[in-house]
Amino acid sequence: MAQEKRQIVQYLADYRPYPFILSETRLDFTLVPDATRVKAILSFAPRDSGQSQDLVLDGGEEVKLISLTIDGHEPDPAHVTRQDETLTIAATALPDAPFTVETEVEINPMANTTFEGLYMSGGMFCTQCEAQGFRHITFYPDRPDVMTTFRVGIHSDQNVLLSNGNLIGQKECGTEWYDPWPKPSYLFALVAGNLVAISDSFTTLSGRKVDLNVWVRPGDEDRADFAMESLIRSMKWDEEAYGREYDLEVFNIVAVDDFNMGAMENKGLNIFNSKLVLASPETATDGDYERIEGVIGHEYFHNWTGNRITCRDWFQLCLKEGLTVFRDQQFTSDMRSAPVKRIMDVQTLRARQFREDAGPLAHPPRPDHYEEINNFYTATVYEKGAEVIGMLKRLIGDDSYRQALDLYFDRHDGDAATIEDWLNVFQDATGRDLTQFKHWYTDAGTPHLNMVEEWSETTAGGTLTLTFTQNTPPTPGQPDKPARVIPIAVGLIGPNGDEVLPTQILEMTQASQGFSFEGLGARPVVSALRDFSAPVILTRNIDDDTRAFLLANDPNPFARWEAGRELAIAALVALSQGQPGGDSYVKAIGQLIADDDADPAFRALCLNLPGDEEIATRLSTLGIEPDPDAIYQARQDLARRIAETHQDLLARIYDSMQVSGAYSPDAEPSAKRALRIAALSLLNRIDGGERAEILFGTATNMTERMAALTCLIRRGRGQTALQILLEQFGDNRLVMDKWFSVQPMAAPPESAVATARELAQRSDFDWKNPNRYRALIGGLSANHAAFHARDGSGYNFVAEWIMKMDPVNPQIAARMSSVFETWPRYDTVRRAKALVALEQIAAVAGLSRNTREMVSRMIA
Ligand code: 0A1
Ligand code: ZN
Repeated sequence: MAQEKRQIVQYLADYRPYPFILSETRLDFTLVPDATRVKAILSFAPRDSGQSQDLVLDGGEEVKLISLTIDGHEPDPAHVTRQDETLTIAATALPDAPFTVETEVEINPMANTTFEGLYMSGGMFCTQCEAQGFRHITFYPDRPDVMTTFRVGIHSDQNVLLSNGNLIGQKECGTEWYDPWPKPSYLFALVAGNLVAISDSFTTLSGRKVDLNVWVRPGDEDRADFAMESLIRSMKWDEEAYGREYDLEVFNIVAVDDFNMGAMENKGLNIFNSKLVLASPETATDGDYERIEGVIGHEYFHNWTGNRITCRDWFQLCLKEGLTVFRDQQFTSDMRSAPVKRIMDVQTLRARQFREDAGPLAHPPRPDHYEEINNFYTATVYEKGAEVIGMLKRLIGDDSYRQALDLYFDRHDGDAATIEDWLNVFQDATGRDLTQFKHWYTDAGTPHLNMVEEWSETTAGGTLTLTFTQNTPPTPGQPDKPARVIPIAVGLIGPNGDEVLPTQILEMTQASQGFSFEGLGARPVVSALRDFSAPVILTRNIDDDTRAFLLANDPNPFARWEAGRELAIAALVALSQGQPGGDSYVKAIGQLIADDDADPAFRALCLNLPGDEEIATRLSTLGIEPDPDAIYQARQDLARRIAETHQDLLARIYDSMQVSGAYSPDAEPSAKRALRIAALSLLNRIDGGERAEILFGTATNMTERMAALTCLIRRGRGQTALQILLEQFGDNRLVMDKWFSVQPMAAPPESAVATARELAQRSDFDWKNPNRYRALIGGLSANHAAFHARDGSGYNFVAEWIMKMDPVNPQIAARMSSVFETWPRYDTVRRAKALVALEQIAAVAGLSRNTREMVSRMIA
């Protein structure tokens, strides 16, 4: 058993360069749904002369080898071995000089339900090669440090045939593409389908004209404009903010319905989940629009951070993902409201990454081992990877950051780089030693940071000393954690509400460290961890009055919001344990929402109560076993109290935040709608659902209609609205995904599982489609009290569907399994039920490597 395990775990420490240089890849595709032929001509040279190494090519077991030649000759079959997922040509059969390997293989895209490699979606051919999908297309050194140019021929009767790079030849039933930029196989893409384009162009900084196309299915053209506008904004932004220009004659985006993730940055040919391309006011919410803009930006920004500079190996995934998330967050901040974006990013980080870091799936942003790399496209690699860059930037300042990035692009263009390369660039650009900082990349876990204040007065004035203590709890395989470098942004506010010390960055490097501020008048209130300057859990001894003071006076919008959030969480923690709480929050929130000068988006953020999951996380951080039913009840009670206390104020907001005129997804009208919806969801608890019903019937945009529908379902009167939506949008996949997810998500906990089971029986529950599957199964899992139902019914339902999906699409099954990652924090009854469900999954014969790794980490 131990031996078997040793073979499947991959270690960073085992990295060795590929022994051959690949100078060119030529591919020729003849596309037939159940029998596609792929010819490959690979030009290799030994890395070192005189070496005697076997040539190992990756290739899935289902790839049928039709022919193989080396420099035009068939090798002796004794020198060729196929084993597991490789094809090995013995060193003796290879010349000690450049040589060409030519293969022809046959694959069956129609039978490919994994959506990895070449597959079919709605009649079109498309590919997904990250991380290791290319080996399901042909035999190849499928690793990111093998980079070469690609020349690709496509033969098919589909009317649009696309690949990476520039179009160099076109005839009936065929196109030829050449990508001059050397790239690894994971960035290869091919699309063939009956598609139509929205087209535009962009002229780069240096005056080159680039053709832009967003390809969609006929009939979807009128929902692709926003994606195109977002692409143009992204291209311009990357020139202005990072000096990065696009480098091909054409940039294509294709929308596909069956896609495992959000989107993919293939060179010059980005492939997107259609939900991140298609939008119209009637079908997409403000949130959808914002995500589309962000993800279009993300994939476009990968052209430099990911494609021109890629990763040496998959352990370095956060090199491209952390940086590209950081860049897309900056882009959204610049396009919309920076403080609102920061608050939303922190909410996501806490909900997804802190949760991951606190459980059995915790891993560092740069892991040093894995079994299945697809299990490491995580919040830690992406979102924490971005936070780490934010800290670097905070520590060195904006100008040095820009200099370091210029050096990075200069030094590593064309490279497959590592985190060490990245940190060296910062060391060289700033002269700063980043040895200790590197722990952020190599160590898992969220540091707990405690702040103690000490005030003393002399005739010369007052001195405030802040003593910080850091401690990172153990994570799997990492019991002891050394101290990290933590940038702590602090400001001081006088008793009259004026700021007496603007934001300063305190640089903490020790386990415990004090910082003093001298010559102060009266004792100030400390505004700590402004802008969430480091991804840590801050604790301090603070009362509700001080929190309310910060909520009213802190000039830093993040810290203001955080003060309100802390008031709300403290109330909910108390209420969920049967203690009194919430008076300060209810009062403070009344003052805040009455302030018509405050940004509506900010007011909306403050009005939205923390979710059940966040409350559960807080309780468990405090060492208390969360009770999902009590948490649900506490949240209901507090919301109702706010609604009753501020009924008139909320009604006024609801009426005054109505946006008239044509729909626009821009920040300002979206903010008004967000506030209006926040008010509605509170009023809905006391108005019998009347407002929601009217709004559902009159709203012309999906943002308000979905909000109204959610309210109606919460009140148990969603049936008519659901029926109307079904009649109106039954043939619109993206709207129907919302329809499937909102029902289990908003249903009262006691009926949610039954609702989900009923929906799963429907013929339009096309569960092999990842979006549809996630809508329903993910929707139920997001209903905290329902998923964690004491009788285990939520766990059982989700486990059944993980087992059903696993043989069809292991990536999707494995991702879904992470909804169980918090199981160890609940009570013994729930723990036992969750464990039974997980063990049942683990016992499935032939369980995929993906799901097996996830489940075994969770029950280890
Ligand atoms: N690199 C993409 C994410 C991605 C990863 C894997 C995929 O298929 C298994 C697809 C997309 C991004 O960061 O957007
Ligand atoms: Zn990415």
